[in-house]
Amino acid sequence: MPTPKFDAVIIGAGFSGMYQLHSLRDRLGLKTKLLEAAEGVGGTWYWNRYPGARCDSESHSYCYAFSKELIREWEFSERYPEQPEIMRYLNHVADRFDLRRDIQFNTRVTGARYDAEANLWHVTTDAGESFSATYLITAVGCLSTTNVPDMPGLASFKGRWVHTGEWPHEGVEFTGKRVGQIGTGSTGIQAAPVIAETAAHLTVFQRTPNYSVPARNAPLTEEFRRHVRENFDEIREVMHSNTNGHAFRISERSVFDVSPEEREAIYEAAWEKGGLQFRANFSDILTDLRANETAATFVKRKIREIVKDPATAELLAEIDHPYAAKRPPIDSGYFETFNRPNVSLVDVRANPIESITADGVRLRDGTEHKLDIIVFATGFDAMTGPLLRLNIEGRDGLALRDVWSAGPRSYLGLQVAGFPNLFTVTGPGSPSVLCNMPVAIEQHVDWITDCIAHLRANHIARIEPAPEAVEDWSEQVNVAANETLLPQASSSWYLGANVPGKPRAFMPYAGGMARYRQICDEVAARGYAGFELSAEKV
Ligand code: N01
Repeated sequence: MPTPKFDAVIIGAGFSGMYQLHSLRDRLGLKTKLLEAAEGVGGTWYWNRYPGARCDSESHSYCYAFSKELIREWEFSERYPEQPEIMRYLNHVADRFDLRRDIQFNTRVTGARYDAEANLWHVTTDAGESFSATYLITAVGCLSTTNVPDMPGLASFKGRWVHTGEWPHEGVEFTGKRVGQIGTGSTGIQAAPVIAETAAHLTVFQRTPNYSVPARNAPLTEEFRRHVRENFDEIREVMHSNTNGHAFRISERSVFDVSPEEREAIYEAAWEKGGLQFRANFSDILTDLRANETAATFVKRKIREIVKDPATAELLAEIDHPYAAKRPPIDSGYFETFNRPNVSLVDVRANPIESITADGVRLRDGTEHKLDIIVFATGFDAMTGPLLRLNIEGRDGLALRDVWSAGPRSYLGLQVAGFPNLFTVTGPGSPSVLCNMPVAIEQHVDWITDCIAHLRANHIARIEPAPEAVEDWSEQVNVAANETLLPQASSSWYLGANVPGKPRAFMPYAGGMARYRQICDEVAARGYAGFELSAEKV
């Protein structure tokens, strides 16, 4: 059978792939195919169905902003949308823009190879199919390759184990079960309170204690919904002009601009209000360690006040990194969960997990925790993992895996040298995970779409970054990270430190979304400065 040929192939039907399909097909009129491993749209949200899964971005900012009609016709019901509601939203988008007819589901991409002579990408799938396209766009998400730690004995476990990022669609019944949860990142902090409601006993295995601020989730009032309807343009302007793409402004005052009493009152009010804007109350929380310590001390004190058992409170509050240097979680009753009689906390930093046995988890000192279910809330091979498993080969058989063997290097997180016409939506080197994702996604998709329109209008066959541009941008990514406290959290997935053997490199661009947007716009305005463009006939 001849290989079907497209103008563009997109991989992944989450927020980014769906909008990329709409943009290329409906705006540029390109023959476009989207390949998706799952049997439905949703991307990250399709797989992350764990108990308590809810977005940490506020719902009025966690949506597409490109269509006024879509904004008018969809309203989320709560301050933070829960996973099933986000799935309803994304399915609505798929129907509304008639996307499904160009999406092939149940199709996992297993390889992609650039053919220089034909100037085509050849994409292969797990079903042995092939597709060719001029442009290949990865929309595979940053947190979509699960990280199950290689723990000896897991295969011998007689109970059931699950990873939060590949949660069974039929759900997991915890009633009457002894459950062990490994991991206390954003996911574990959301899951534990819900699991504890029905489990006979929940044991949380904590390696690194974590900060968390209450989410204060609640149904949206009619008044707030009206406010959003009437002021969406202004809300979008806030999202587009700040560093992190959220709908709240970041204060310009510094921590030490105010008296200790005022500061305390500001933190107290922010704690009561809840949410990720806790860190937006001062401008220097993420750049000045002394300033950061005031926020860290406040949250640690709150933990000690909430958790009744002093030893448990100490274990939870002995946090070793600056506040928000790891992605800061927000929660619904996480610390309170440890006051329940059916919940216990185990410190696996002092006494690491040695193995999984037939009956549960064994620690180094020989203690065995008997379990019926193990929940791995152990995160992801973030950012590079989803790209590397595509087995991408560029010019002259150059493997992306080799090019990135010491960590990812790209130009603007959009393209990699040696891989012509390959675009990576929210790729490493772009703000991506440091930004409210739909904002980062729309900016990337719009830029890529404009770029492809430019190539076609000017009969340009290929675009790829100049190696010097990649060098320079990689340096800028490092500089931007080092201007913040983010690299100080040495076990963070931003650095790739959570996956054994993964090269340590700070992966997202920490210079802020607004600055990044400006850089990308300037690059385009200067005729795609830093990119090498080749004419149709060479
Ligand atoms: O993963 P994580 P996550 N033994 O990597 C522990 C986004 N998100 O799924 O810190 C014992 O943050 C690990 O311990 P340590 C968000 O961007 C968004 O929670 O490595 N423990 C850590 O406690 C977030 O940052 C939302 O010492 C082990 C945990 O597992 C990102 O996803 C909701 C271990 C992993 O934490 C990832 O969050 C949830 C081992 N061998 C997540 N290996 C929303 O907005 C790992 N751990 C909805």
